[in-house]
Amino acid sequence: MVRIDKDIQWKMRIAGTDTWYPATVPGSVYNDLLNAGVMEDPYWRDNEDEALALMDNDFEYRGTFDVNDAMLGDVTADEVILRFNGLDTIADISLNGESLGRVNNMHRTWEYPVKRLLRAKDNELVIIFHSPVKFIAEEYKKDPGILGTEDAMLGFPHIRKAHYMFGWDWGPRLPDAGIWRSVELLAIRKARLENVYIRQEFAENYSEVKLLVEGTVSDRGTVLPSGIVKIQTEEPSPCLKFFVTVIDPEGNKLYDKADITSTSIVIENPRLWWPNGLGEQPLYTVTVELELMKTEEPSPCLKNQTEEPSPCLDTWTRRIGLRKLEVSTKKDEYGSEFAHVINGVKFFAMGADYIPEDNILPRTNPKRTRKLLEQCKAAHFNCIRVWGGGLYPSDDFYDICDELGLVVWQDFMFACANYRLTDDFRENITAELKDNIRRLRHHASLGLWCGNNEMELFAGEGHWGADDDIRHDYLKMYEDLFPKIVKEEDPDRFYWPASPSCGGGFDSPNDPDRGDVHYWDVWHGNKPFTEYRKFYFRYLSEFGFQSFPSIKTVESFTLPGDRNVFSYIMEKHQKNASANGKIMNYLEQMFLYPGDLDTLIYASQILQAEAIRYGVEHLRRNRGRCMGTVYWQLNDCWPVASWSSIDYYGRWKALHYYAKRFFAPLMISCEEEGLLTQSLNVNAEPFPVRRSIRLSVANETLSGFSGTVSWQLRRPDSSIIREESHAVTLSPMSSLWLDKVELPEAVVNGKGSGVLYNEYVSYQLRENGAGDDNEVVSEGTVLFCPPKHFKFEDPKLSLRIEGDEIVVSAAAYAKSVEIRNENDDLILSDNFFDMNAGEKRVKILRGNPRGLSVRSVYSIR
Ligand code: BMA
Repeated sequence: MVRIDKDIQWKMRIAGTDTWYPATVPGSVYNDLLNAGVMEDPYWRDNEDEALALMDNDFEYRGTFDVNDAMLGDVTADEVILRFNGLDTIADISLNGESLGRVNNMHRTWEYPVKRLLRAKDNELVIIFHSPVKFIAEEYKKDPGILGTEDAMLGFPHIRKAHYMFGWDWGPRLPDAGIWRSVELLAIRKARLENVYIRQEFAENYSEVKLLVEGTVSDRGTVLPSGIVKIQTEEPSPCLKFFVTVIDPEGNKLYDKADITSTSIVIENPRLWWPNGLGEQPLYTVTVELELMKTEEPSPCLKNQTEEPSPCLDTWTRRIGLRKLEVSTKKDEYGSEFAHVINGVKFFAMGADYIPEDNILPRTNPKRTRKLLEQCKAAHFNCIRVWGGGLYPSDDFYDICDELGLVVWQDFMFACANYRLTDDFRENITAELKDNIRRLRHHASLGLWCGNNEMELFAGEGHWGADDDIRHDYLKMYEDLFPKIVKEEDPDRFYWPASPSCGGGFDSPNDPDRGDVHYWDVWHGNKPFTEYRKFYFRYLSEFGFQSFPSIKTVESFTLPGDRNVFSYIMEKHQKNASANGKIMNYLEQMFLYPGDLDTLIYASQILQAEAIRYGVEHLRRNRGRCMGTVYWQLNDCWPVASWSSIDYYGRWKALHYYAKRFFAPLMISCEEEGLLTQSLNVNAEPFPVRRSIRLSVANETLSGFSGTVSWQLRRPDSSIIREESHAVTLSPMSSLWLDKVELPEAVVNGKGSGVLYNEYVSYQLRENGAGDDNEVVSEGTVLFCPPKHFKFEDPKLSLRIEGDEIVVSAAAYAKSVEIRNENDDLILSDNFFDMNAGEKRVKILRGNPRGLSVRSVYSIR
C-alpha cells in the first residue's frame, strides 16, 4: 500500500451563498472563516454567541486534485482508497459527481474504494457538512427522552461529535465543523496489511519477552484464496510473506526481516518501559512487511508473467514499550482496591484529567501537546486521564505519553449523557471503538480502557430521565458490547465499565472503599476541604477546585471595563453556575478580602492549590489503601475560570507548582490539627483547640530511602521555639508515619489563644549523603489557624537575579511566595512556595525575567 500525499486544493463556502474562501485541511469551518476575516475571534469577550449562531448553516468543502496515470493503471494500484481520518460530523461526500455516502461520527475513520471514479485531471471531491446545531435540535424533537448535562446544548447526546463542543461547565458552545483530520489516497497493490497487533508474553522473571504478531491481510487484488489471511496463524498465499524487523532503543537490529510464520520473536533481557519516576521509557521499533514473492511456478498472484513482483506491498511500523501494565481490583480488608501494576509493581497514580486542548481544533498541534505533557512530567505526573466528553487524541498525544512515561487512563467518548442503543447506534459506536482501539493499542502508555464518564452513577440515580430502558441499554453498552470489543481487539488491556465504578451493575459506583471515585463534596457540595480527610478513597479519579486564570489571561478576552469577576463578560467566561460565588465562599474561610482583581486571582489560585494539596497529601499518607489521585483538571480549551492547573495560554496556576511538590516521588507532609480541623467560629464560647502535628514521608520510587525528618515550631519572624530531628528509613514504594507531636493546647477567645495565630511549623526531609549540607528534598509549613488570621509580619520580599537563578529574600515567614515577570510567562523550578526568613533560590526554566515582581499571602489584604 502506498500513501499518496495528494495535494488537494480546497475551498469552502457557507452553503447556499456564492462566496468561496480558501480552506485548510485538516482544519475547520471556524478556522477557515477566521482566516478569511469574516468572523471575529470567538474567545474575545462574548463573541461566542455569534460564532454559535453561524453553526445554524451548512458548509460546503470542495477539493480538486490530479492523479498520475500510473495509479490509474493496474500495476501500481489494484484499488485506490479514499480515506478520511476525521470528519466533523454529519456530512455527505461525493467524488466526481457520484455520491460516496453520508458520514455521522467524528470519532471514526471512513474509507471508500474510488479507483473506478478517478480521472487523471481535475478530480472533484465535495463534502457538505450539515449544521450540527440543527441536527441535534431535530433529533431531540424525535426523542426528547435522551438527555445529558444541562451545561451542554439540548440534544447533544444524539450526535457522535465531541460532547464538550456543545458547552460544558468549563467550555463554550462552539460546535465547529469540518475536515478535522487528514484526507489520504491509498494505492493498494494486491493486498494490504490490516489490523496489525503485537502482544507481549513475558517470562516469569521478565528475563525475556516473546512478541506475538497478529493481524490480517485483506485482499484488494484477488491474490488470496479466501480474501483474508491471519498473520502468523495462517499460511498465506504462496506468493505472499510477512517479515518482521525489531530495532532496540539503541538502534540495533534484533531481528532483520525475520519470516513471521517460521520465526519466534523473542527479546532477551528486555529493557522494560516504566512510568515517569519509576525508570526509563525505552521504546523498540517493530516493522511488519508484506511482500510479494517470486515463485518457481507461474505465480497465481501475477496477472501475467511479465509483471514484476514488487517486493514490498505494505509496511506497518510502530514504537512499542516492553512492559506488563495491569490493574488490580483485589478485595481486601477495606473493600476492593484499584491500583495500576507495572511490571509486577503496584504504583500510586499521580496525575490530572485531560480535556481537549481547544474548541478550534486546528489551533492544536503536536508541539503544543508536547509542551503541555512535558509540564505534566515536570510536575511529577505518572499518569493522565483522557476524559470521555472530549475526543480520542491524535497519535502524537500517545507517542508523547510513551516517551514521557505518562500512563493513560482512556475513557471511551461517552460522558454525562444517556444513549439509546438502537441497531444503527450500535453499529456506529462499534466501528468507532474498533477504529480507536486499533489505532492506539500498540502504545506502551495506554493503561486501561474505560466505558464512560459518570454514567453508571447518573443513570443509576435516574438523572436526565434515565429509566429502566435507558439503564438496560446502559448495561448492554458498557457491560456487554464494550468489554466484548475490547476482548477481541485488545485482549491484554484492562477494561473498566465507567469512571467512577466499583466494577459495574449499578453497584454503588461511587463507593469510597471500592474502585475509583469522583469526589465533589468539596467544591460542588460546598464542603470545606478538610472533608477530604474523612475518606480513604481507593483511587480518586476526579476531585477539583476552581480558580481564576492569570490577569494576563483575563486581559486576553476583556476590555478594562470588564475586569470585575461579576461582570457580564467575566461571567461568560465562567461556565459553572454560581462558581464565582463559590470561590468567594471558600475565600472567606481562608483569606482576607483581596483589594483588587489581580490579588483576588492570586488568592483564588492559592485557595485551589491548598485544597487539592490537602486532599493529595492525605491520600499519599495513606498509600496502600489509596493508590491514586488524579485531579480535575489539567488544562483549558479556551481562556476561562476553571479547575485547571495550567490555563489556556500554558500559564501555570499555583496548583501546578503545588502539584510538582505534592506529587514529588519523595514527599514529606504534615497532618496538623488546628482551627481548620475544629472550628472557625471566632465568636464561640471559649473552647480548647488541640494543636498537633503528625509528619509522614511518602516514597514512590523503586529504591529504599534513608534520611532525616526535621521540624521547627516558629514565630512569624521565623525564630525557633522548639525543634526536633528524626532519622527515617523507608522501603521502596511505601509511606511512613512519624509519631504524633502534641503541642500545648490553646483556648479560643481565652487566655493564651495567641499561639494559634502566631506560631507555625516548618518541616523538611533531607536525604542522607546528599552532600555536606544534606539537601532538602521536600519541605513545607503548616498553620494552626486560617491564613487570614495568622499574624504575618511583613516579609519585605525582594528579588535578585544570579545567572539563570532568581534569589528571593524574606525578612519573615512568607506563605505561597509568587514570582512573576511582566508577561506572567515564566516557568520556574519552584514557585508559590512557603519560606522561612532567609533566602531561597529558584531556576528560570522558561521565559524572560523582565519586569519581575514578588508577593505572598501577606499581600492579600
Ligand atoms: C466532573 C467531570 C466533568 C465536569 C467536572 C467539573 O464530573 O466529569 O463533567 O466538568 O466534573 O464539574
